[in-house]
Amino acid sequence: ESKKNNDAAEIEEIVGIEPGSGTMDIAQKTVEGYNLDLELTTSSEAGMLSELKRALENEEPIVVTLWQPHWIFKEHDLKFLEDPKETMGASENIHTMVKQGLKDEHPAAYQLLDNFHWDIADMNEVMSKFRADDVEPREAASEWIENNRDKVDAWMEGVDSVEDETIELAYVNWDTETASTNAVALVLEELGYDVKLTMVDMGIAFQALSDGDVDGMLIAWLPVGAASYYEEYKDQIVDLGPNLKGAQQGLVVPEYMDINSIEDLPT
Ligand code: PBE
Repeated sequence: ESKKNNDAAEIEEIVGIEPGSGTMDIAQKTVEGYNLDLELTTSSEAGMLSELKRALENEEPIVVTLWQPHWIFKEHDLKFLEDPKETMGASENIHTMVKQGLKDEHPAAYQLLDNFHWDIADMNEVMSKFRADDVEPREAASEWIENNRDKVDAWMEGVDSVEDETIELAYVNWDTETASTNAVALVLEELGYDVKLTMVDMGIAFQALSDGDVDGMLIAWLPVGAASYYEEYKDQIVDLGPNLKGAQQGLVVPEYMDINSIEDLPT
């Protein structure tokens, strides 16, 4: 049988995502930690996915940085490479963080953000809807809210409504964070807030939150993914803890490749 389809020796690069992302930080540490003879290339989530899809169509070998939850796993047969050194992290939680003083300034928003949590299936449902069904993220989040009124009511329980108050959330243009940020924005609107969503790079989001220029964000994967930023900024921001548990980042390959571990990549 031809080795064309699965030969890890043909791999020359790891297709990464946005520079400055937590993912690129830990992927670089992975290249160093396993002594990989591979170039880690920068791209974007969308760019990485289109390279992945092209490789899948041609049944070519490819290694990308990817994570769960992600809708792409429903559409294609992919596998995480084992990571015995856990440089890509093991089980990750996505944390909600707010600016210092939010509790006094906007107590209802603080309470709602503190209460917000959902699980992988919920996030996948919203992401799949706006990717696979090609609707706006806000519309996808709104449909999820309609279908999950009990969960949303639990987040809102005991939280007061407001008038004429604005909340600004920072997020990064990743499908996971677009899903959660749109869902929370809609619920804050139900409470009466004007909600402003600001799309920025991850480093800018941490900076803006620590400067108090935005009120909150739902983007930090911990304990590993966003650890560098978290260590830098943790004394100037308030960590409200996980809004989603059991996420995972890693190096991902098509199922047809005959390797199973990061240790099988060229060194
Ligand atoms: N991600 C998607 C982001 C968070 C969500 C895993 C690429 C990161 O931490 O870099």
